Amino acid sequence: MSATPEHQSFYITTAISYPNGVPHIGHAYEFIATDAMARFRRLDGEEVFFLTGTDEHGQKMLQTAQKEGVTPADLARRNSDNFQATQDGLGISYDRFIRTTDADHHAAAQALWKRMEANGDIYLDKYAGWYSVRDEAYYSEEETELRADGVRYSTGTDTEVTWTEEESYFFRLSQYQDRLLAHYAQHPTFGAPQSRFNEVIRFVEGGLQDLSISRTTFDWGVPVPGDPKHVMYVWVDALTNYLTGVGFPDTESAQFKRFWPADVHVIGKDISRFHAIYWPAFLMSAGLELPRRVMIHGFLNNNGVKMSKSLGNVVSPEDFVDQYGLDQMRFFFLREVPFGADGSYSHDAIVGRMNADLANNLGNLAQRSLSMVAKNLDGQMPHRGEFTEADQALLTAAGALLETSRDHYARQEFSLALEATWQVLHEANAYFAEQQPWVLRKNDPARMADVLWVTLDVVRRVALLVQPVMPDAADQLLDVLGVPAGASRTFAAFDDALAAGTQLPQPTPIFPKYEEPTQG
Ligand code: ME8
Repeated sequence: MSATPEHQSFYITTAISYPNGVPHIGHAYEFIATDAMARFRRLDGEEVFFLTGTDEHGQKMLQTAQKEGVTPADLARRNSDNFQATQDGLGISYDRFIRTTDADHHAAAQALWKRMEANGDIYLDKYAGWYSVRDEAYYSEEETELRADGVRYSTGTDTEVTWTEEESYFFRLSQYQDRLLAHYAQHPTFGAPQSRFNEVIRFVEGGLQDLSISRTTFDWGVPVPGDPKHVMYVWVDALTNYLTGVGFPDTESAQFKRFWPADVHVIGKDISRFHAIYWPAFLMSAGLELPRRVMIHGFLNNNGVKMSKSLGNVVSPEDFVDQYGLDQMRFFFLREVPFGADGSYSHDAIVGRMNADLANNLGNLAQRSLSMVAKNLDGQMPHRGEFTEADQALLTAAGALLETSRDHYARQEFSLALEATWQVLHEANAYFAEQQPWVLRKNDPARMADVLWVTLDVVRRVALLVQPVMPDAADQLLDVLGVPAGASRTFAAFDDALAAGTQLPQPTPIFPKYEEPTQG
């Protein structure tokens, strides 16, 4: 990282995964979306810090380890390595993969605790209430119900709760209702999308109870400073990872000053309260700035059915990549599901996008125009000619895509950015069909060259803009367009012209059609 002051900084995070099992498509979805955002900002000249990792403490980890007959530390190490390998396989460009068992993280969590304590927000009392180990969350009596099987469940999340009574430290969350509501009012995009943010606001308006923030019945966690028979409630420790990642508690460090507060925390809908209520309250208490935005995405379902181990429909990200290809998977999720909404995936939907959007609209257009350059222009990039009205209209539409994409990415509207881009590709395909360069080849070769130039320039702009979503395929496209690696592939080069006379490599199709495997 070369911190040059003229570059804006951008700090983005994913939730840190519980490594008590293996990564699933829901995890992959969050990693891919966050990665696209990070890559977009890097290509737009910003200095990005992208943090991800694993959340290794808590009762859930401990119980899983006991079931498997291993220590929680061993379970965490094994599965954390798995999560990291999955992220690497998905091309996730994180800057740090944090583990909450990292030594610097312990120090950070304890420092945050001490700040909240010094502010008078922590007191010792007794906790008696319902705890869900699955959710690592406390629920009030009204948020639970006793069901026919004789077991009590949290109604919102369908997970088993158990009555828990123990000495516990509490955080004075009840004191933060007004300050949180004032912050939401002053920062209307603190939570997004609006519908999910509204749920958070309603909850806070309903009144807040103080929060139990330590446990004494097990010791797999960060010890409470000064009272080590308590370990911190896993969410206090987990949320602090966002501070650890940029150097906290050294608030004077260059990294902390450059990147805190975080620009975007990307999380799923089941953990919005922790991020949009507890986390800002902890930070206010500790006298630290609040993150600028909590982006709450929806859940992905397989064919509309919730993924669960018992249904046997949990698909691994690796299987997905093997079947469809990495860039295809990344494109599908970001194009198909409006970020923030719940979404579904199915074989037919994926194949539909691969064949229509990628193979036809983009791949075929690039291949047809580049093949004509190869055959008729000795493989040399033509000169930019005089523009007709049709040329100008298409180039204007393509030229507007960078600003449109910036707008959409600023709000994590990936599907809208891609939709706008594919609208231009649709126009480019119509233009190509109308101009008939294969006819011009015989009667007006100069005009044929102009049409090819215009088409290729649109393909170049599209290739630049889809790099965050499909890094490898975009690179291959830019290779066959003869765009040199480096500065020419950043957004600063968006309005640069294709270099006339460049000798292009033999074009190769980049987006094959999906063929159903033949049953043997
Ligand atoms: O919640 N579709 O970890 P986690 C989309 N350790 N996203 C999903 C999903 C699905 N079907 N299932 C889960 C935790 N997610 C905590 C976070 S952050 C300080 C601590 C999302 O492994 C989920 O919403 O259970 C969360 O954002 C992320 O995956 C990790 O979930």
